[in-house]
Parts: sequence; structure tokens; C-alpha cells
Amino acid sequence: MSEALGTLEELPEDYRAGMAAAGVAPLWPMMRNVLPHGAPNPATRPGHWRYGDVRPLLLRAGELTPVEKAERRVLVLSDPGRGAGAMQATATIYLGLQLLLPGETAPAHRHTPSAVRVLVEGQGGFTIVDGEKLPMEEGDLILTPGGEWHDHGHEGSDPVVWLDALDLPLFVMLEGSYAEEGDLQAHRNRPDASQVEYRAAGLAPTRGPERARPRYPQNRYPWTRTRAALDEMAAATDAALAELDYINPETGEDVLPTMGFTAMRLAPGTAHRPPKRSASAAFHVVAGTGRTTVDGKTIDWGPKDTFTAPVFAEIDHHAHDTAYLIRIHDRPLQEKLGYYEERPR
Ligand code: GTQ
Repeated sequence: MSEALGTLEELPEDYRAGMAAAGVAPLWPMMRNVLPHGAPNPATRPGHWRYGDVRPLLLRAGELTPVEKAERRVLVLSDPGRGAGAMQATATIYLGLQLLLPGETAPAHRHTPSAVRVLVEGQGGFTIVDGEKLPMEEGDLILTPGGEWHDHGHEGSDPVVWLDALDLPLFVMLEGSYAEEGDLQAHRNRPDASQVEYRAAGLAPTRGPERARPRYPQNRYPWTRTRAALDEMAAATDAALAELDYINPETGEDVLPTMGFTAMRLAPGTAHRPPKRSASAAFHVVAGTGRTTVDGKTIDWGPKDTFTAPVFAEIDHHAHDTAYLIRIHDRPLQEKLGYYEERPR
């Protein structure tokens, strides 16, 4: 164990003034802030957003702010550790709940961060990604990868709400975040790739030698199929937890470079204690109720709620009935950086 490091106050006034004038600062008083021992010291705190609390505020935004004045009508889920107005739910993950009313469109744009939607409520909503129209049904996972044009529309009769997850905080930190505006897209008049090329797991369209694999071949993952796969897996393995990662069907890799998505099915009445993971995570409840403790905070969750866990959190899940969650995390980024880790509890 090293000695306590020197503080700024120990240094003479004139020396401190001289350093400030020269635009330098001593590392040692700050050393443990940026390099704590053994594990990170996250600013992120566990958050819990009850859908029943946010929904009326979101619908009110629909009355107060026309979509033309909002571009995207979104309420951002702010990490309690960073406080109200924080544009992030964890260090790397931005979350927002977006409302689109019948007949509205959210204009086309593209940006450097990637976005993913999980449809929370309502029928008739769709997103067009690079000319492909993706219908959004409850629980569907919809990708709008960085750099791809996307606009949203609504052909139904009731409000549509979805959860946005973006790697925006990372791009802001990189000073790499920006958007371009475009015209609403005409879409190809055919079903999306999840209904044509990628109907079944393990099957991909035949390609000739000259045809490159698309980087983002499938941008919609219908929930009905994910749920059926989880149910079949749970029935076959008898395990308290069934988990499936969303992958790129051409490469088997995570669907996006930075964010990962894992569908979870928790059996009722059994505890599930995952290892401490270096990834931060957000959990969106597609169906079911339960109680999760995150670093000692008790979260009683129900359908359409969202809650978060900082890096290396101690997490204990307990479902009251069969529960389905989508875990949004930054493991893919951490693996690329070479430090993703799991520690046993
Ligand atoms: O739907 O494109 O929550 O650009 C934040 C930024 C949603 C979107 C957000 C965005 C979008």
C-alpha cells in the first residue's frame, strides 16, 4: 500500500499561482480521482423510472410541444448520480422516452452516435432506416446505426412511445457527436430484412463472391420471436434465467460497435445473482414484475419500467412472475478496448 499522496494545500501559494499562470497542475493530488485502486469509482447511481410516472409527462409534452418544434419529442432519463438534466443514464448510455402522436413524423436525420429503440406502447409506429421501413411492435428492437438516415412515422390511432438508447455520451466525450438534416425518406415497398432475408436464426441469404455482406444487415428484431426463443430455451434447460444476445446475423457479433443488447427471461420465485460486470447496464422491463437490488438500492419494477446499474454493480434479481427484460449495456465497447471483466460474487 502506498502512502497518502500530497495535497494541493500543502504547496506554497506562490507555487500554485505560478502553476496556474503556466497552465499546468500537479498530478498527485488528483491521482486517485482518475486512477482509483482496484476498481472504478463510478459517478453513476442506480436509477429507476416507473413508466406510470413518466408517461403522463410525456403525453403532456405532446400537448405542449409540437413535434416540429422538438425534432424529437423525448424525455431524457437522467442518471441520479449526475442529477436532473444529465444527458446520460450511465457513463456511456443515453436513454430517452420518445412520443409520436398519430399522423406525426419526426424528420430525417443522421448522426455519428448509434441509436436503438425498444417499442414500449402503441401500434402503427415505424422507423425508416436508409430506405427500409421498419414496423415497430411492442418489445421490438430497432437499430438505427451511426451514419444511417432515419425518420419516424405513425400510421396508427393512439400515441406511440419507445425507449431510445444511444451511445451519445461516448460521442460527446469524444467531441465526435453531430447530426445532419435530410428529407423524409421514400421507402422501398417491401417488408424489412427480418421478414425476408433473416427469417430464421442460423440462416442468411446466399451471396455471390462479388457481393459484400452489408455492415448492418438486420435492423429490426421482432419481440415475438425473441420471446418465443427465450421460452423454448427456458423450457429446455429448466434454468432460472434464459439469456440471448442480439447479434448481427452475418457475423455473429454484437449488433453495434459500442452497445450490446441481451434479452432475459427470469423464472418466477427464483433469485438470480449475476457476476459483477465492468459494463454498465440499463434494464427495460418488457413484461412481468419483480424486485432487483442494485448496490443496495431496492427497485420494485413492473412492465415498461426502466432501471440502471453502474459498472461493477452488485445486482440481485427476483421475479414475482415470469419476467422479460432487455438489458442494454456497453460490453461490446469494453471488449474492443480490452478490459471487459466479470468478477464472481
Ligand atoms: O430518434 O433520432 O432520444 O436523434 C435522441 C436523439 C432520439 C432519434 C433521441 C435522436 C433521436
